[in-house]
Amino acid sequence: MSKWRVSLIGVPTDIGAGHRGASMGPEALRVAGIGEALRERGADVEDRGNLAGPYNPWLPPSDGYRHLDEVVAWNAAVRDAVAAELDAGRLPIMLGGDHCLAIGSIGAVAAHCRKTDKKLRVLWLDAHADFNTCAITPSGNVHGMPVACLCGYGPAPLVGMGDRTPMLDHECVRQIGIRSVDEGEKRLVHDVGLEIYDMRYIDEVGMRKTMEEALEGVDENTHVHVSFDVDFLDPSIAPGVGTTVKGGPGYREAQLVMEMIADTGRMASLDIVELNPAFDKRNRTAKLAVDLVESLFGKSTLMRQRGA
Ligand code: 4U7
Ligand code: MN
Ligand code: MN
Ligand code: MN
Repeated sequence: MSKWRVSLIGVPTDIGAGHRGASMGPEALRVAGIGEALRERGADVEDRGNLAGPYNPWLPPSDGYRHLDEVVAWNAAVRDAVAAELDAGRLPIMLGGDHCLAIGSIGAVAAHCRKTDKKLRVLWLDAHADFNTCAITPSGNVHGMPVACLCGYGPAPLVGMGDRTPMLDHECVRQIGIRSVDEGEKRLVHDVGLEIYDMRYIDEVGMRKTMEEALEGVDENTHVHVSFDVDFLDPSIAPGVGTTVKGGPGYREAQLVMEMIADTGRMASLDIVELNPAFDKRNRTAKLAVDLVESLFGKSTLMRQRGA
């Protein structure tokens, strides 16, 4: 039997985003060869096709949220699809789609962990903390709010999507690569005590030490969920996103992140989000995302045996 039984789930939506186009992400990832790359790694891969949900009406925010009803509908579909794959013992990979989909995917993952008595570690790779609420958001875009919603801060129809509220204990989360946090959001993440390895920290201590800390405590009973917002990467290597922020991890640093996660052998679900082909150049950001996912699944250039 293969080491990994993977299910690809396309989530073709930009319902939570500030730019149109992340809805084209799933197909761009397929065109970049994500299925073939995973099979090459030895995974048994099922592509479930795309989930369906409401069309993007492209309206301004109302009561602090843009497209709240549509965001709920998409996330209900994501939650149910992820729950079904986890119940079947498979490793779901969300092909996003904007980052609001993490409410449904991580909501389902957290419920599955409670049901199966697993510890959960969420690795949130992003330029942004995604911890806004309607009171503090500068945009009303729900892709800037998923971590807050998961931790219980947000509108009732979103915070109540899981098996309990909050769906996620903030202690499970490690954010890596953060370099753009809004003023009110900064206060809230401090009050909550979210563990954030921002770029300043990574510059000072290095990516290796950062990842050792972020992975500390992961053991054989831990489900590691990776939520990979492609804008985590430096825009010089990953232009194909709606919200670029300069000063992100470069190619080798990003590879090290993925390799160290792979070394744990505990990754059991993954979101790939915010890829926006409308901003990309010849699909290079999608290809880079696939390259990094190969590393998440154990592809490595490591030649030297490391001493114990
Ligand atoms: B992403 C922002 F104001 N913080 O809330 C907001 F800067 O999923 C951006 O990380 C959110 O890409 C980015 O709109 C959301 C903004
Ligand atoms: Mn399981
Ligand atoms: Mn994000
Ligand atoms: Mn982001």
